[in-house]
Amino acid sequence: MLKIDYALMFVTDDSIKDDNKFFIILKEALKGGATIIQLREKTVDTLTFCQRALRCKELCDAYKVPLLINDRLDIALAIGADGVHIGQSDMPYHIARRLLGDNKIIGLSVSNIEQALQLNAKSADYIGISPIFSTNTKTTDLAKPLGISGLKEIRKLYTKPIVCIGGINKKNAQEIIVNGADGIAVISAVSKADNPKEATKELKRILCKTGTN
Ligand code: TZP
Ligand code: MG
Repeated sequence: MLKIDYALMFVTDDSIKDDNKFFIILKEALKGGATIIQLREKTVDTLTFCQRALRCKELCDAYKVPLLINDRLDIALAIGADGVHIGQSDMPYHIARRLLGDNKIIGLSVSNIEQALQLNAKSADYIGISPIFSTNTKTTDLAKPLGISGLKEIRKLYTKPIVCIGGINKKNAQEIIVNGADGIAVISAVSKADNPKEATKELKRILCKTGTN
């Protein structure tokens, strides 16, 4: 199994339809020190997803940063991604594992303690707490934020990596790490920043200061 640094996951912004802009931001995030990338596309057709995924893979390989694909195992397999990030209504974990094999990463989103206690969460390589805080970036299927108290509860259950997502920025990143997460996953804090590279660097500085690295 690949050794993964979960400190700073940049999740791509599927509201950016323009490929030029999309890949400029991804490159800036990589230059700024993102430690893992998750390609997340919710509305595009399979061809477009596949084309973006191939370009993402090339770019991530150049920076030696692992690439995960959100939801779509077929795309992950097709482009040789490092793994997938699945939610509660995606492919069941055990089937995803059978299809991907033991050497790929499978992350699972949990939105409450019940989900965190299930076998899927016990089996996943890392747990995504989704959402930790409220956010305007994801508008559908967004559960009530688990907050820091939820993170602490889930931390008590597992020693495996926990990555939080939702409403994370330079003001609240430290609190998440101090309270037991191994990393943060962000969309808008990087994709909507005036300078995505600097924004990534700044988040990285906060994380390093707090001690994930
Ligand atoms: N899953 C839970 S919250 C969220 C996703 C994909 C959106 C995170 O976006 P942002 O802009 O970092 O709040
Ligand atoms: Mg999903």
